[in-house]
Amino acid sequence: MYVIGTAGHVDHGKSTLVEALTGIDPDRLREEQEREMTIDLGFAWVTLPSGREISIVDVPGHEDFVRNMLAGVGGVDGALLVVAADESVMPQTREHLDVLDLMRVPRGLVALNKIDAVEEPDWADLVEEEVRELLEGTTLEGSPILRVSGVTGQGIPELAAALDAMLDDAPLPSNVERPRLPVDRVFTISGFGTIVTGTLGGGTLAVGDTVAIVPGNLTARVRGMQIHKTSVERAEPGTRLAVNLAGVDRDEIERGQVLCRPGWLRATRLLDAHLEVLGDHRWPIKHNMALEFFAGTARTPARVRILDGDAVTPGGSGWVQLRLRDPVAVQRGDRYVVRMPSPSVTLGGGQVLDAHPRRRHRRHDVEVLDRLAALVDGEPEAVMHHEAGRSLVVSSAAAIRESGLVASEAASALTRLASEDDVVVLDGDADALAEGKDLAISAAARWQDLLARMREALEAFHKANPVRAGMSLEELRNRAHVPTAFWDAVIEGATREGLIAATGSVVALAEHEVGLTEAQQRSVDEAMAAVRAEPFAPPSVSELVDRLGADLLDYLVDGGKLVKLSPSIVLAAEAYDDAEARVVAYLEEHGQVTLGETRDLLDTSRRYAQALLEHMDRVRVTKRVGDARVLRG
Ligand SMILES: Nc1nc2c(ncn2[C@@H]2O[C@H](COP(=O)(O)OP(=O)(O)OP(=O)(O)O)[C@@H](O)[C@H]2O)c(=O)[nH]1
Ligand SMILES: [Mg+2]
Repeated sequence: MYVIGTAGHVDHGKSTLVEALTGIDPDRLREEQEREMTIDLGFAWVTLPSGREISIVDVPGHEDFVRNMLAGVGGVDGALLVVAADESVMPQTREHLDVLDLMRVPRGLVALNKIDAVEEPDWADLVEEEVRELLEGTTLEGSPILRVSGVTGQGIPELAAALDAMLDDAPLPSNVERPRLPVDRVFTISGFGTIVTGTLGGGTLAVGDTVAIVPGNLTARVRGMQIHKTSVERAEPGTRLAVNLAGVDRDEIERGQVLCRPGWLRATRLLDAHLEVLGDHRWPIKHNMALEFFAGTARTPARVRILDGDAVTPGGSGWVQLRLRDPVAVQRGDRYVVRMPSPSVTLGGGQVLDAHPRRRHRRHDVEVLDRLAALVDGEPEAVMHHEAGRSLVVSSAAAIRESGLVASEAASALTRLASEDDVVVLDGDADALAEGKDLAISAAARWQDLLARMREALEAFHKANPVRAGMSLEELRNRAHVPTAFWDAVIEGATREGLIAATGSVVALAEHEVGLTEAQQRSVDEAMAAVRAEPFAPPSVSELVDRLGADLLDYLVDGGKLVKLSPSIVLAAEAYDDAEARVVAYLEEHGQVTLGETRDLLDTSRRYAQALLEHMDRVRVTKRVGDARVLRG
C-alpha cells in the first residue's frame, strides 16, 4: 500500500480536495471544523480506479503549524501539492515544497485547485507556468499539473487516475525486515486501552509482536491492528496503521516515539549528518546555531556544530554534528529537516550519517570528513567499514544490526571487507562470517592501533621486568582498554598475528626471552651453590631475596631451578626430587610415614620436613591420614 501526503499554503483547499477524493473529511478536531482550518494531521483513504487502496495524510497549511506538517511527511510515498489557482504560489507553497524536497519525497502531483474561481483561462496558464518553474530542481520537477475544483468536483476523476498512474511506476515500500512506526497520534478507546497511529515502514508488523517504544524504556505487545478501520492480523510496510498496545499507558507514549523490534533502535542525542541549506532565502546556518530538528514524527531543539567551516551558506551543504536536547530514535540514512525557532523558517535538512557517533568530533578533521563523505551514498561496504570501526572491537551481529542495511546485504559486505583485510576477524575468518557466525571484528586501522598499544605495554613490562616470563593477562587487558567480553578474541587474534604468546594467566611478546646480565648470572650461581650446599636445610626465602632480589628468585622458581615448598622455604629442584623419591620409597616399604620419620630420613629439621610433606600433599603425591601420610595411589 502507498501513503500520499498533501502539501500547500493555508486555505488552498487541501482538505476539501481530500474529502472530494475520498468522501472523508480529514479535519477531525472540533476546533478545526469551527475555524475551517487544519491544525493537526488528518487521515483519509480511498480505492483508486485501478482498485489500489491508498492512504492520505492531510497536513495543515498555516505557517504556525509547519511542525505538524513535518510530522506528516515522513514515510509518504508521494505528495499532492495543492495550489489555489486564484492565489498561485504563496509562502507555504514554497516552504512545503522545500520540505518535500529535503525529505526526498520521490514523486508528486500538483492540483491547481479552485479552478472554478478563475475566470480568465490565461491566468490559470500563468499560474501553471509559475508552479512549473517552482518545481524545477526539486524531486517533484516535471510532475503533472491538474486543474481541479474541490467544490464543483471538476477534474477529480482525472486526479484519481493521475494518482494511480503515478503509483504504477513506484517501487513497493521497502522491506528490510526491520519494522518501525513513528507515532503520530496516541489515544485511548474505552475497552481497548492505548492506541497509536503512524505510517509503518521497513518491515511487517503482526498482532502478538512485542515492540519497543523508543526513546523510553518501554515494551508492549501488539494486541490488535487496524488499517483504514478494518482489523488486520498483519501489516505490510507503507500502510497507515492504528495499533492497539497492551502493556503501556496512554501517558507513557507521545508523538515522536517509534515502535520497533526490541533491541534495534537506540535513541540518540548526538548525530553526524550531511546538511543542505535552502537557497531560496538569505539565512545561512552558522556554527553553534540553535535550531529545531525534525525527523520522523519527532522534533526537538538542537544545536549544530559545523565540522567543515563556520557556516553553511544558502544553497550550499556541509558536514555537521547535531546535538539534540531530547533523544530521538533515528538511524543512518534517515532524512531530517531543521528550522530556525524565531523567526520560524525552514532552513535546511539532509541525511543522518551516523546516529551514534563515538564523540564530539574535532572540527576541520580531514579524517572525520572523509569518513562522513563515504557514508553519504550508503554503499554497504562503506557503511560496514564504519560500523566495524565504531569501537576497538565490535560484534559482527551488532554491526549488522546497527547498519540499517538489509541483514544479508550487510553480512556479505562485511565478508568482502574481511577477505580484503579491511576488517579483521579476531576469532574466525571471512568464511565463518559468511556462514553467519557472530564474531569479534575490528576495522583494520583500529586493530593495528590495538596491536601497537599491546606491544607498547608489553615492551615496557619486559624492559622493567627483564627476568619475568610475562605480564598478567588481566593487567594487559586494562592497559589495552579492551572490554572483557572481547578479550579472549583479542588474545586469539594477537596470537595469530604472531605478536604475543600467552601461557596460563601470563602473556609475553612472542619474541621475549629472559636474559640475565653477567652480574645477575653470578649472583644466581652463588645463590644456587649455597642452596645446594645444604640440600635439605638451604637458606630461607627471605635470605635469598636479600641476596638476589625478588625478581631473580621468581625467575629461578618460574624456570624450575627452585621448588617453592612454602612462602619461606625453597629447595633446589634436584634436592626436592631426591627428597620426594626417598619419601616415596619409604612409603612403598612401610605404607605410611610420620613427620618425625621424614625428619630423620632426610636428616633435616621438623620445619623443613613439614613443608615438604605439605607440598607433596598439595601436588597430590601423598595424603594425610591422622598423624601420618600415605601414598595417594
Ligand atoms: N471556490 C472554491 N473554493 C474552495 C475550493 N476548495 C476549497 N475551497 C474553499 O477554500 C477554503 C479552504 O479550504 P480547505 O480545504 O480548508 O483548505 P486547506 O488547504 O485544507 O486549509 P488548511 O488546512 O488550513 O491549510 C474553504 O472555505 C473551502 O470551501 C475550490 O475548489 N473552489
Ligand atoms: Mg486543511
